[in-house]
Amino acid sequence: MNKIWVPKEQCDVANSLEETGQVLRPGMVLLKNYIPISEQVNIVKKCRELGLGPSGFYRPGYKDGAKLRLFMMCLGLDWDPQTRAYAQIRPHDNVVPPDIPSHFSSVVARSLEDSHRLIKKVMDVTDADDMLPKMSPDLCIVNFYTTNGRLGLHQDRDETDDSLRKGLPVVSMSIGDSAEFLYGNQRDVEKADSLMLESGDVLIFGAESRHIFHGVTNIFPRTAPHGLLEKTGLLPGRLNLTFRKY
Ligand code: MD6
Ligand code: FE
Repeated sequence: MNKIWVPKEQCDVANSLEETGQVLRPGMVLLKNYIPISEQVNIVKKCRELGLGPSGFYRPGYKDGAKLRLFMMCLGLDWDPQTRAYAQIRPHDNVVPPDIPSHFSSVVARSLEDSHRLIKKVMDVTDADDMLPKMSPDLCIVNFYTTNGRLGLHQDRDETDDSLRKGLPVVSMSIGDSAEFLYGNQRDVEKADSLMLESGDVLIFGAESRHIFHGVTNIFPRTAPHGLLEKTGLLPGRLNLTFRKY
């Protein structure tokens, strides 16, 4: 028998990847408990700093005047939920979104590389890029849900034709309280599958899953990791960051 030496770090990652990673559908990958608490702490602190700044969190509204049940800010570029338009400047107060912090982008890059390794391991594909194209984000939408927050079923389809046609993935990170996340082929809650997104989870959907309907039905109070709350004083609720390429 040939013994092939695998460096320990690589071995640990490889094992844990199969335990924590799941390909839910072609192009849709869930990495459970992926972001270490220390990195979650850094993300919360940075989101707080940026969120309290001039281009920070606000409560967006729809065209009919109804408010979304969450607070939002954008990094890199602005996305306006009312007009569904992307811009360099946030239209309601003319502020310029700050750049995406590099430690956020590193987590995105790492999660896509690990997803590729997972896809190659568990699926019969020669080129993992076909199932999940590479993506380097120029926009991050940061949502904060208080414990009665939610988000109706929607598709993410406001990016450029080129980005959508290539199926460039959206990478989503959840931090804080857990949420019930629905996804399916139609805008129909009854026909959707349900998933629990917990603090540190990364969910990715691209390629043939890029246009699935998805939304958040419930935030579960007091489910955030204690270590995270101790180190950040994060308010009850859930932080969600979605990264994408315009
Ligand atoms: C949320 N997420 O999890 C809302 N969109 O709070 C999204 O709307 C989303 O998780 C595209 C891709 C992944 C997502
Ligand atoms: Fe979305």
